[in-house]
Amino acid sequence: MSAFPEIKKIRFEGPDSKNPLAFRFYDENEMVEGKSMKDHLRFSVAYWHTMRGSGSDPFGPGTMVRPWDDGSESVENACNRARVAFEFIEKLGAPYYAFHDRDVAPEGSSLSESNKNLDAVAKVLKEEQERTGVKLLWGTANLFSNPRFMHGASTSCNADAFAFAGAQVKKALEVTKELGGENYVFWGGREGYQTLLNTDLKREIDHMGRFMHLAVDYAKKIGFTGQFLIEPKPKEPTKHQYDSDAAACINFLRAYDLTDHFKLNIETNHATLAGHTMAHELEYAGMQGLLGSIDANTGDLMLGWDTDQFPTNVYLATEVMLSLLKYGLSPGGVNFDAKVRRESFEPIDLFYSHIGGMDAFARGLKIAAAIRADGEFDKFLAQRYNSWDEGIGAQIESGQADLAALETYMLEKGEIAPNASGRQEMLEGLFNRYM
Ligand code: XUL
Ligand code: CO
Repeated sequence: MSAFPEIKKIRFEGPDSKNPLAFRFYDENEMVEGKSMKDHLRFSVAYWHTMRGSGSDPFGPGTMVRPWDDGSESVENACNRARVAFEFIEKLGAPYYAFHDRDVAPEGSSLSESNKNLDAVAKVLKEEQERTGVKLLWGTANLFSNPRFMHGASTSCNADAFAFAGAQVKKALEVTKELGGENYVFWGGREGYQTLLNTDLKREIDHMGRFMHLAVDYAKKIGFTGQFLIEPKPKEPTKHQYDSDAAACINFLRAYDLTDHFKLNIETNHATLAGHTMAHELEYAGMQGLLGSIDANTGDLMLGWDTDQFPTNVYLATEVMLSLLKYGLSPGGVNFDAKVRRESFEPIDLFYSHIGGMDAFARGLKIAAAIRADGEFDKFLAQRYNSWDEGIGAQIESGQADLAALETYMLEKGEIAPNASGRQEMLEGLFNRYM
């Protein structure tokens, strides 16, 4: 039985279409920079929001109307929900999805029962993947919801919590491999702390490093060749998250010798909570060769928490796509870690929201490609830094100039001449010309 009987496959109808159930910019076959939009964007639906989001908030219960869901924690309901998920993803035309173990299957009363539940649902997921051709962008384990993780998972003061988390990751890796997952994500969840009065910071971060190595070793053992990703996020849920932003994550990966195995999954709303722009986080990870994938959403700058809204701002999407074109994305993707507002409670809102996000990114992709084709910003940058291309600049960059050489140079030169203006306003105007 269909969960969305009134919805047909969403089609590209072009910019003039007034149909809110059609794409105006996302034409999966359109070629941009020699590659189809589908292959550039690698859109993914987040199971936890789209299939499990209830619309509850700290002030009230869920609001979502989901006629296919009987509200129970039964495996049967979970399997049925999985089939609905694939009807949705297929009609939407997204090539990927992503999940946590506990989104897709109910947690049982023991680890072995939970594993059994997960196997039962994974069987349906596999059937549905084969039926539709939809693929798994990434899997992950929920190591933060259950009260056993109140102090964290790998960074818990309780070694048993570490052990439980490890067992859960083992199983999640097996299932991700079985489903052909192209990546595996670690988001810190409760890996952090509220006060140093009760926290051995060094020991906790050492344990997190150990945990990641155990995952890398097990992946090797079972032949899982997907890319490992770590997802930076500050503040929520603990005051000090160990993986607070791209720089903190990269420092962690370097300190524990993990950069050969991990890249970053950068999320827009997490970037802004950290006091950065998404563009900064992408550039920071990208310039170090560690940009892996993105969780596409947006926050509300008036609010200080992770609102996980659908990204519809074309300016933002253009900035993101500039980085993704520059550094590449595969085997990562654009995963909509985003939820419909509590007030958008009808099933059809799931379509409107994803279509809006996909169209914004498709438009961002085309604008970014146009910016790159013209090369005006590149020309400006090259010129702004041209003092490094020859003379003393080139000597410094190549390591030929020591401090004594710099002194000799400056004693002779006397003072530096003011260099070119930063031209921020001109450049912002130039950017707007492409919008
Ligand atoms: C939490 C968040 C997670 C991760 C996966 O803010 O973004 O959903 O993406 O655990
Ligand atoms: Co996320």
